[in-house]
Amino acid sequence: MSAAPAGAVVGATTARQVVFVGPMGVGKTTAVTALSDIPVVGTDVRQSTLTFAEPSQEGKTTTTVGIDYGEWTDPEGNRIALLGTPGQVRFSSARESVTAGRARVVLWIFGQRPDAAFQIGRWLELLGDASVWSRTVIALTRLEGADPERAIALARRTLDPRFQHVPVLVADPREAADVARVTLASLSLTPGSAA
Ligand SMILES: Nc1nc2c(ncn2[C@@H]2O[C@H](COP(=O)(O)OP(=O)(O)O)[C@@H](O)[C@H]2O)c(=O)[nH]1
Ligand SMILES: [Mg+2]
Repeated sequence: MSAAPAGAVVGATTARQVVFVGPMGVGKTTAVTALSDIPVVGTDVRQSTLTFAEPSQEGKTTTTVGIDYGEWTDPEGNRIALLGTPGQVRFSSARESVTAGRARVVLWIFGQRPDAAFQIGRWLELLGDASVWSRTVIALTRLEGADPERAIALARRTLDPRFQHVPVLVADPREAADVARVTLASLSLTPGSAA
């Protein structure tokens, strides 16, 4: 059996991964839960079951690394792993979870905030370099009735030129169809290497 050429996806049998990153409270856990077709394994479960939990000084088990884990079958029948990074660890864990491997990334951003474009740039820089950006899509949340096209245009206009190729979408993390759409968008990207 010969090795698949780099970047080949047709016929790939290994599970693909999509990592949800973004600020605390933006809806990462909500999104994993909305789309997953298995019960989501979250921080609370991991606190009592997984080996990377360690006892704190009070003797209670605390989580040093906690991630939401779910799974979904895409319309072509591929099994997709969904990972939501924990809010409390923020950048370091988000970065570690996306820089290794070839996971696709959905960066969830509070879309109604005036500094949304700034936040996108800040997170993209913290997540890595062009090799990460090329497998990332942005999902603007909580537009609360605002015109999606206008919100996307507004974010794009102030976004750094380095990030202009990163797709900007609108999604409600509570809606499975929306989460599926941004997840598929990330999976459809053709990752490049660092520029
Ligand atoms: N109004 C509104 N609430 C949301 C939305 N997305 C998530 N939430 C709520 O915000 C809270 C925090 O979401 P969570 O998924 O825990 O955020 P995380 O820290 O990114 O994992 C939950 O109570 C969600 O129900 C949204 O688009 N609109
Ligand atoms: Mg969460």
